[in-house]
Amino acid sequence: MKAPFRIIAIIFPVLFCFLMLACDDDKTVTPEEATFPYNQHLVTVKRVNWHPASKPTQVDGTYRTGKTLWHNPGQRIPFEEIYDREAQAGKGIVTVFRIIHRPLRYMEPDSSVPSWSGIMAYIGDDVTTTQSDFFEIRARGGSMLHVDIGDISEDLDGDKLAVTEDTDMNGTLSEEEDVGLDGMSDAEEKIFYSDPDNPDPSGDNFYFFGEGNCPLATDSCAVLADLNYNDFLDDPIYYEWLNGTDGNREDPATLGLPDKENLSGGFNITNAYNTFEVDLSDTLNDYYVKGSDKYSPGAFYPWRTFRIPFRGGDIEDTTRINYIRVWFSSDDQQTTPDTAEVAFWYFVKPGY
Ligand SMILES: [Ca+2]
Ligand SMILES: [Ca+2]
Ligand SMILES: [Ca+2]
Ligand SMILES: [Ca+2]
Repeated sequence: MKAPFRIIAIIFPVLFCFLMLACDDDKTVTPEEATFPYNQHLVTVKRVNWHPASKPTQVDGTYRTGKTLWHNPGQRIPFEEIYDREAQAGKGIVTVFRIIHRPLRYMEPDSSVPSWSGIMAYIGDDVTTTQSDFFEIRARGGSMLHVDIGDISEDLDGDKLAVTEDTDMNGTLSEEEDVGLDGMSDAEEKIFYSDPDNPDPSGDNFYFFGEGNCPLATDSCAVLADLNYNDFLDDPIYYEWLNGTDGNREDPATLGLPDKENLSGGFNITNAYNTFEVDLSDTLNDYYVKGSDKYSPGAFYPWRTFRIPFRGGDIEDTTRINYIRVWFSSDDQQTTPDTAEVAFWYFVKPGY
């Protein structure tokens, strides 16, 4: 590197700090936003790497389960609309991860109990071994995210048994086995719920413009099957049934693999995690990074960075940092869904 460029490379982070007029505390410019060297472990934003969440231990018996939908919207976003800086080569367009929580009362208007729902991901051992100190989120929305980090049970129904669709344990998923985590085909669901006219009583069907198991009266699916999904990239019918586990063998993204509770290979039922409340709408939130707002053109909410020091509490030195769970909760009155969009989330250890 020639001398003048070396000098620019050194002074740029300092200049950036002064231009932001906010160099007064350690949460002002994150390692991710500055150009310091750092160790970073990106967490997946791919739909198929996230799964229905086990129930957080702090959610008590008064809560029922709402519904979370998660997907990568068809419309991608230029990096420069998310951050106040230029993209690295080859990273100019960002695929966002959108999470929508439907409170119980959205689906059942007469209900009068609070509800929760969420998703979780197994992230392997990298974070445990690299000793990152912070989890950072670049996201936008108006809702409260509950973020659990640490060791999180994979046992969705709490029976300590690892449900898998691969009932004959031969490592492949036949059409007959692809019935979802409830273990019932639509025909069996109709009998179990005494609901013979409902095409999908468990509400667990995967369906995408003609692919999968139709969750609607068949003539409605015939209409959907004839549509071009590129005309509906931002429409709910694009993602309404994308997370279904019944019939998703036809989803190319699943690679024909069975759905199962066991995400890690070891079927973890231990809970040892910390929970953080990240209110995306609140610049007074403990984890909000000052000066990090950036509005995409026409957007109601800005992109913001939240920086979570996740160690301590229930995470001891020996605790595995193998899971992230993101969930929402609603009181008994909430009728509108919560939506959050995540551009990036990652573990980081500043390397100054
Ligand atoms: Ca189980
Ligand atoms: Ca099913
Ligand atoms: Ca079904
Ligand atoms: Ca399946």
